[in-house]
Amino acid sequence: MMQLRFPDDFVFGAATSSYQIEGAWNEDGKGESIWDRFAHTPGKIEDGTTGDIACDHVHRWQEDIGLMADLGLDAYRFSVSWPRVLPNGTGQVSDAGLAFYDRMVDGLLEAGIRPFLTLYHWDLPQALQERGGWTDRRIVDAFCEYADVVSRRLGDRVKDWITLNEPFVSAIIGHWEGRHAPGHRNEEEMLATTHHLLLAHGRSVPVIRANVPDGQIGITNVHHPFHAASDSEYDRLTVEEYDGLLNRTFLDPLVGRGYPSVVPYNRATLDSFIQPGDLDAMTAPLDFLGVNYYTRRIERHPRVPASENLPQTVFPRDEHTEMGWEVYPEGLFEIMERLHRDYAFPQYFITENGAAYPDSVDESGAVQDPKRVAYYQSHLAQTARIVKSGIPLRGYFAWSLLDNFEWSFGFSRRFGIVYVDFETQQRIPKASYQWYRTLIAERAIELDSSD
Ligand code: IFM
Repeated sequence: MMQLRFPDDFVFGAATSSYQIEGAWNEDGKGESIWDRFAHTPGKIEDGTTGDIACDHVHRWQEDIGLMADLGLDAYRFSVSWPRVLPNGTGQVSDAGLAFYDRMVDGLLEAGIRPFLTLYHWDLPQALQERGGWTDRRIVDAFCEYADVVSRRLGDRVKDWITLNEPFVSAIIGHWEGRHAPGHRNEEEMLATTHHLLLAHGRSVPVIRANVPDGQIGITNVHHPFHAASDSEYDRLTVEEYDGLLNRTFLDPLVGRGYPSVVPYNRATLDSFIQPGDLDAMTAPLDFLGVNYYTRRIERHPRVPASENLPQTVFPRDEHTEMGWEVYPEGLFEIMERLHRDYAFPQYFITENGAAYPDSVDESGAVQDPKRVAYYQSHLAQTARIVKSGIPLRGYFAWSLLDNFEWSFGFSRRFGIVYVDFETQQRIPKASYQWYRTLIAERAIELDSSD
């Protein structure tokens, strides 16, 4: 057994997002979001639920901050709902909407918890969708206006800003695969969305910087290592293309390299959206990169028979979460090393990491989640190794504080370290919460031989 200590200033946090927990979907003048519209459309959400109430966090935020304080969190990552603040996306600002975040931020600071604010975690105002949403270039100005309103109001107290959460998901799952709002399946729309998201990010950085001169600004992407199922040429090319799509498309432009060339989409179409100055705007200097890590991806080209692939694919545990995602903690170290080697951001935060498993309340009223505990143990062991290696990783956020609305899966996937009974809204800290609480208190992790 060996123990690794985390630096005293390492930030331990937990994360959530507005649509997934807030509820109060049409209260106090909040505008409709694309997720309200999507979830209300029959057939879009696997279990037929919506985020109308979700964890009712808008009414229970004090109780939720109480849980965070008990857990000993250094930081809490949440997102602001754009249509709660600007019901029509631009123009009229909702005082009630801003006041909610004002109170919540004050509550966090009183509890000694550092707020990390994400501006966009996928709940676009429906009013903007009606004029083309992310496919329409005017979205860039609208996003900058929104960033200005929020950072002006909260920037005296919120110092850690994330422009976008996982733009890959908004673009590809929302506009190409159609599994997320707005539910479109169109490559050209996906590419316009990609470009406008990255441009909105780049253009909003100086806006936030002007309002929060002592702030730190970053973007959060989901990153996986991609492995080839075999060493066939086809599989290796597939890996390069998907790495291009998921990792490089959303990073290369930020460091001045433009879009990658080996990608599974039509580059000429993407290029048609670029206007003079766009690529420069995307390189606005950042203070950190937020990395969401869940699993790795193993790519197999359809032309290569599975029988040829199998010997090359190593599953050290052969364990998968309820999402069907392989548990592969080594991939966290691998991706962080690669990101730092290829992009050298000044700092990193793991802004999400966690696992969905089916949970239930036992006879004693407790929720035992040993698989989630093992998932956190192995991923935090890798986190400690990353810090020890000298990569400037400054913090880790568990996904998620609460069981919540897992997008197209509705409430059927539980990611929380706190169990939520969605009928009664009772919160029950799970065994993984207790495990994380101990880790935060000790600021050290025991590694066993498998770590
Ligand atoms: O729940 C999501 C979150 O909103 C974004 N990152 C991945 C999580 C798990 O799917």
